[in-house]
This record gives sequence, C-alpha cells and structure tokens, in this order.
Amino acid sequence: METNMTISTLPISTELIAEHNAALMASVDEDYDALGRKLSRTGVDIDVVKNKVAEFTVAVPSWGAGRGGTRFAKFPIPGEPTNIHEKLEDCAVINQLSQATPRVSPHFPWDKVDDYSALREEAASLGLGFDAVNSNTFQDQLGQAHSYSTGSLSSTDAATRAQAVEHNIECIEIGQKLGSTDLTVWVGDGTNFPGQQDLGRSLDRYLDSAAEVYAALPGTWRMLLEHKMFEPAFYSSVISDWGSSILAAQSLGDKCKCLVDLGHHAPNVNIEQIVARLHRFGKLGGFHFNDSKYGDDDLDSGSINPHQLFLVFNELIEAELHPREGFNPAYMIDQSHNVTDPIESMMASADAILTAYTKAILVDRQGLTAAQEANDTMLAFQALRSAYKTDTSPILAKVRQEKGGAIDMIQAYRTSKYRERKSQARKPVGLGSGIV
Ligand code: AOS
Ligand code: ZN
Ligand code: ZN
Repeated sequence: METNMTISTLPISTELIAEHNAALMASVDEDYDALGRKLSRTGVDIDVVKNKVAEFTVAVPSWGAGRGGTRFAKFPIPGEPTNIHEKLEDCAVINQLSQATPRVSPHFPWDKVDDYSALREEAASLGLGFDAVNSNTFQDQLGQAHSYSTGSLSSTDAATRAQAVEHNIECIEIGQKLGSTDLTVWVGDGTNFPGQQDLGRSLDRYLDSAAEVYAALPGTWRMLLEHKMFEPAFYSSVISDWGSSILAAQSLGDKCKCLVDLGHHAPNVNIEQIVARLHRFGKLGGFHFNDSKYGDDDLDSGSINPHQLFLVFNELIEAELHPREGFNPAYMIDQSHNVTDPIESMMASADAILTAYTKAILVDRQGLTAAQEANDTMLAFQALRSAYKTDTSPILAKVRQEKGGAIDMIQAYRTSKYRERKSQARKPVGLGSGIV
C-alpha cells in the first residue's frame, strides 16, 4: 500500500522514464561494457565502482528550487515554486530523475509551516527526507523585534544576539520534527569599514552566542559552522575563513564541525588542502557544493573548475579510507541559478558531483602512495591525472537507470513538460533582486 501511494505521488511518470531509458539503454550498455574492459586491465571491477557510486547521495537546498538572482536582478520563470510544498515537488523531480538527491535542506523562516509532521509526511510521500536545517539571521523579517543591521550572533546589541540565539534554537526544534540532525549556521555578520567594530570583541560575542546555541543541541545533533570570506560584509566577516571556523568549532566542542562552501574562499585558494586539514583535526562536518570564478559563490557545481571538484573528492576518499572520529560529512548543493531552470541546473550539478566522486574512486591509491613515498612526482601526478581523464559517464548512466532514474536527465525532464505544466498551475513569482 505504502509503495503504491509513494509511486502515485511522484511528479514524473515512471512510464515516461522507462520509455526514455529503453531508447538509450543499448548504447549505455555498449559504453559500460567497453569501459569495464578498459578498467579491468588495471584490475578495477567496474561493478564494484558502480555499486559504490550508487550509494552516494547529496542534499539539495529548498531555496535552490527557485530561480535566484544577483543583487542586481532576478528573472523569474513561469512555473517557479513559491512555497515549501512546491519546492518539495521540484526537489522530488530532481531526485526522481537523478536518483542522487533524496534529502532536502530547509531554511527558516523561509520554509515555515504550521504542521511539521505533516510536512515530513508530505516529503516522504515524494521520496524525500530532510537534511541539515539552516538558520537565517542575515536578513530581517517582517515584525522582527531587533534588526540584524548590527550583526546577529555577534551583534553589539545584547537583545539582538539573544534573538539570533533563540532563532537558531527554534530551527533545532523544527529540525527535530523533520528528522534532521544538523544545524548549519552561516551568519552575514561583519563590517564594511575599517574600525566599524572591534575585530577581537566581535568574535568574542559570536563565540558566546554560538555557545548558547551549542548548549541546546540534542544528543546526536551537530552544529556546522559555514565560513565565508566576504559578502554581505565587504571589509571583514566574523567567520571569514577556515582558520576562524576551526578555532570556533574547537572552542565550542566535539559536536561542532566546519562546513566548507566551495565558493567562499579567496580566488586560487587550495580548497582541497583545507579539506585535508579540517579532516586531520576531526572537524570536517559538511560541504556546500557550487563553483566560483570571481566573487559569486553560487555558480553551478563543476561548471568552472571540475578539476578542483575532483581534487576535493580525492581528499574525501582519502578521508574515507583514513577516517577520524565522527567523519560523516553532510553533502549539499548550494547554488543560485539566474539564467537556467533550477531543476536542470541541480540535476547537472548532481551529475558533476557524482562524476568527481567516481573519478576519485578510480585513483590508483596504492600507486599514488608508492609514488609519494618514492618521491616520484610525475607518477604521483599521473595517478590522479589518469583517473581524471577517464570518461565515467557510462557508470553514472547505468547507476541512474538501475535505480529508476533517467539516463539523460535533462532530455527526460524536457520530454515530461513538467515546468510547462507547473506554469499553468502555479501563481507567478514577483520581480525583485537578491540572492536566495
Ligand atoms: C551564503 O553565502 C551561504 O552560502 C549559505 O549557505 C546559503 O547560501 C544561504 O544560507 C542561503 O541564502
Ligand atoms: Zn553555502
Ligand atoms: Zn554562499
């Protein structure tokens, strides 16, 4: 009964997906077999790789289902979601076709509803669960008692800090009802002028407030601190880099970890090394996947620098093989799409992330370690390069097909005319600006 109910509420027809796959299956099989033969020459069993990839999943952000924007403009599209229910439906499409995104990361107060157990059931009927809850103390809400214009957890104003603490605790309470076990805290706190706030005392205030939130974490919960170098504060941010993040996480306690958003660093920073460092100290708690060219932190994952994404995953595989206590990162896509259909972007990003993961699995670890030990720089580099050069798309296509997803996600999505149907049923989104 349960299964029938679930299938009937999924937004894309399973017949349509099966028909789409049937037309492409022969060529996928041919490419998969050819790759299998190639990999077997180096002792790699393609089915073992495929089964490992099939287990990897990444969460999508509820806010990513809407078309975001820059601070200059937003260009809405017909059929865009306007509430959490519609966002869940779009996330279900992404998961149905990619079979890689079964969890949604909600954001409060944006996703507030009256009945969270009903929301949890609604998500489950769409094949979805909830991931980390995100608090929002970077913008004011209507009717809010104290403005965050002076900061939130680090505000100079005690009542504002208390309000930010209370909001984070409320997010934990909501998250408990939704089945989440992580609270992600990103604050926009910082300054735009030298001298605006004392750089030491603002961190003291942040730590005191964060300690109050930390104290409210239920038994198995984690608090994930997300650092960001700049924006919205352009002179200094309170948790600006991985150094500030790990120091704060270490002073808060074991249940506090660091979250790496790939777009939140200075240009050319060696992010994979940051990943390795955080893992070394047992503080790697989560990821926000996206890409960045200049300063925008929300470009589609792997769209600018897929090699960097691969190198990050190379460190994650190393971390998996040499786990430190509590290594269980929360993986999420965090992007803002202003010129694409968010469903298409999110599916393409899931594919880019899984591609980087698959290539990292293919690295000859023994060969790499041996070359490193022998100081054979070229062979060590080639161990990475040769995995990176492998076209892993037949593995990913096969994983999707076997799990009930679509071989060509974008083509199947367009054939379904989902967005066109939604544009008839949903009310239009207003104009405006802002990254959401
Ligand atoms: C902001 O830049 C951070 O990446 C946040 O993780 C996230 O994008 C935000 O909370 C949603 O607006
Ligand atoms: Zn982020
Ligand atoms: Zn960001």
